[in-house]
Amino acid sequence: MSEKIQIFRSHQIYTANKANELIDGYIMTSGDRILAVYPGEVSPDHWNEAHVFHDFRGKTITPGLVDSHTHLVHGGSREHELALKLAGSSYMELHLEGGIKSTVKQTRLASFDELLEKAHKTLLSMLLHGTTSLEAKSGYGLDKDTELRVLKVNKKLDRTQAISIVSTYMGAHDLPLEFSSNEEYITFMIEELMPAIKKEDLATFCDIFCEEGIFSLEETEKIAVAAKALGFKIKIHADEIAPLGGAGLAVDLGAVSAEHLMAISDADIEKMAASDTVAVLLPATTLFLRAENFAPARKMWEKGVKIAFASDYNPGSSPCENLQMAMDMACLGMGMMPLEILKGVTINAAKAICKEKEIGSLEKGKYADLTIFDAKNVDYIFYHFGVNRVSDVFKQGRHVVHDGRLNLSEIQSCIMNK
Ligand code: IZC
Ligand code: ZN
Repeated sequence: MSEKIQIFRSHQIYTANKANELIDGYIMTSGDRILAVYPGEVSPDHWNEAHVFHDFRGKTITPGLVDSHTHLVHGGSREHELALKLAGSSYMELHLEGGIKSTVKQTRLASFDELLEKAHKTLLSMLLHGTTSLEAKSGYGLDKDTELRVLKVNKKLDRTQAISIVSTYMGAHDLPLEFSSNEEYITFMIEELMPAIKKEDLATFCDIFCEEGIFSLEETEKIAVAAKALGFKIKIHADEIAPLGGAGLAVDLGAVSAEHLMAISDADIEKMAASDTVAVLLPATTLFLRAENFAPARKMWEKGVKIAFASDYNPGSSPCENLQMAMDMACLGMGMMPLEILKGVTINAAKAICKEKEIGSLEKGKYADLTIFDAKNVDYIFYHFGVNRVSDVFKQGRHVVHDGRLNLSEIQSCIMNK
């Protein structure tokens, strides 16, 4: 790719480096990579007529946002559950009525192209809201054909649009109707599906919905041990509704992340704090479920747990592709501070998808992925809530969102150079 040098000047640059600091200065990039971040005005030593200068004074620059938990590819929607929820039905009651099974039905009926087109549209919206990389889970196919189809859609989307996608196999999302027991289904996943997915290199991670009435702790452990032996890294949907102890199990298994954690125990918070397992918290989901308690983010942060915040974009419990919604709820619902939240959607989110060497902070050698907020400081990002605050997005050095609009020629050039 061309080695065009670009300079981005702002009074408010959130680098997500170790000091978690804000810099009044400028970022220099070359082609798709960051060269350096400097404090102060642009030095004459760094200036050259051929360089492209972006004046973002009055705006805030962060690393491109990383959405570390989504169920991107699925068929249909579940708005029929809304009235039932408002009348008092819980997530688990809706689950028994249809829930995940209703999305499985709609996903199985959808062709590769239909799934591709629907997810592509979602990704364009995510890009406009500042997301430059994300994790996408399967788990609405459950049978071999549909799970492979969904993971192949992820792979194709990674190559054919701007956002980078990391895939997770989540067959252990629910027991499909054609199986009569979890045991039988687990054998099928371990013996047939997981080897086929690894053979075609379709997923980095394996995730398990460890929840009362879904997969038990023992079943989760069995699936995770088999997945690790096949070369998958582990993620666990843990302690979302009932406090089963999935977070502690995630640590014992050396999982990369434990996700949700609304019902995590104090003992498991201590365990997570002493580990490298990232807590991926999903506060937009708590809002949408109308649940009483957010995950105890403040307590976890103070104990030293590594926290990421993600959208949990899915048709059941978080039909919202805007990561800023999760950021707003982390702030207004959980009481987290702006820089703590920004860390959770940049470097810690990159750690949650094992991409921290490439993305997640503005440091030499990383990809030139930048999100520009129309906010004069970081507090303003969280103060001006409920609307899209992102004005510009750069993906691998390409200006893919310009003044709030998709820049199709730059998106094309980004794709060609991926
Ligand atoms: O479709 O309900 N929690 N999985 C675990 C979900 C929510 C997604 C859904
Ligand atoms: Zn989820």
